[in-house]
Amino acid sequence: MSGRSICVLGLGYVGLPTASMLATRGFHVYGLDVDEGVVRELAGGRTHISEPDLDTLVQAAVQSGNLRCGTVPEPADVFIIAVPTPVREDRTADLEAVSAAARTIAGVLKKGDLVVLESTVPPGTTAAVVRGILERPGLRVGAGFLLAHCPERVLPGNLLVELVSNDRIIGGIDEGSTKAAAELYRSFVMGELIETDATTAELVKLMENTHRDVNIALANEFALIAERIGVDVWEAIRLASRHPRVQFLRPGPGVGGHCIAVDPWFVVQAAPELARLIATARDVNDAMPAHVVELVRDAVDRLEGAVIVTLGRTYKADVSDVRESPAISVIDALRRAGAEVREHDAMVLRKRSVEELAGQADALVLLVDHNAYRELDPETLGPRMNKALMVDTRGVIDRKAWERHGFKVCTLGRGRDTR
Ligand code: SAJ
Repeated sequence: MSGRSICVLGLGYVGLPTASMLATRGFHVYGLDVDEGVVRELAGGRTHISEPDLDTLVQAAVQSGNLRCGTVPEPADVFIIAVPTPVREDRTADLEAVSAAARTIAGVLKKGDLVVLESTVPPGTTAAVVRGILERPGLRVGAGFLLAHCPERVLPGNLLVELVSNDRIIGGIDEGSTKAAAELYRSFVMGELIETDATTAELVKLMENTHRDVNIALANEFALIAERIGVDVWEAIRLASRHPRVQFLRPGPGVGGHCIAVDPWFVVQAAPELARLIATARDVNDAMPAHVVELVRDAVDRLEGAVIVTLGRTYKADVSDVRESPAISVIDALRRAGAEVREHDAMVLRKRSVEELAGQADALVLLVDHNAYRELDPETLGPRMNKALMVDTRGVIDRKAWERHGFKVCTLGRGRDTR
């Protein structure tokens, strides 16, 4: 396999690391993207994505001469599609980018080539949509070219480690496609390569993210119940998770990012009348930002005119990605309700310190559990504020310590009368 040429379509969170990794393993890689700006930056060895160690890997790939990038399609032996599949307003998958990538490949596809779809898609997309676009008389899967779905499973923030160490699902349209795709991934994956068919691989990927979404929804629902009945959900979760077969996820202000808040809808799309729990879990998680706004309203009494310092804007801790961030939904809603919001984010908005922003403020609202926020000092912050009030939506503030310094602490999921 090595020495073969690979074209990676889509140089985003998944495509760029994959292209760079393959280039450092000796493949001749051509990164194709529709965004000229992205391609220009990469030619200079600069990345548009913030992820630990990615810069170094991209630079090594470009300097080795094995990674070139461009916007014009070229023939290759292997094509990897890693383009986004967002969800539309009507909660169905937007496959426009996948279809466009497949049409691009169809223009240069030749006998013996391997096409791999990595993008997350509704079950059946590889076998119906992608295959349908690629095939033409005399060039069909199994009798001409090879086609497989190998979903990406990397966790933003730990992407380069997981790209190599995670097990990988390899789902070919036929046996030959599965074997060829497995050989490709064997060049850089240290985890196990698990072979299956394309539609199973598609469902497996959706099941993984749906499993996480439903479990976060369960934690969020218990947070609401705990608030109602006067229990501290964080303590209850800690205790329930002591059971050898129970492991809770964490409640929070909602689920963001471009995967977990999107992918479950692709399952709903496949079987709407059956995917009842999955759809409800999505709704539970989507309702959390509004609940947080109510929590803040209760804590400050009146949102109109209140000066609120929000801590965190990204979709989760210690990344600089703000896509689908529930923190932004909360911030926007607080502003709409008339609050003066001063934003801080330890990853993306650091111009002014929390101490500066806290001057004469009525509340601090912690929306993202960035590591840096564990170092916040209530002793310095309290005296600067109009009211020493902390609303913690991630359960990370040491309540007793903050209360000792005169703070009132309201925690998501903590019933009012718990001590
Ligand atoms: N969240 C909670 N409570 C938790 C865990 C997460 O509220 O206990 C929230 C986060 O704050 C965030 C959202 O969920 O807003 C999603 O964060 P995440 O860390 O769970 O997931 P992602 O979207 O960064 O990455 C997921 C991963 N999937 C799984 O863990 C099953 C990753 O492995 C996938 O590759 C990625 O989706 C993807 O691209 O599909």
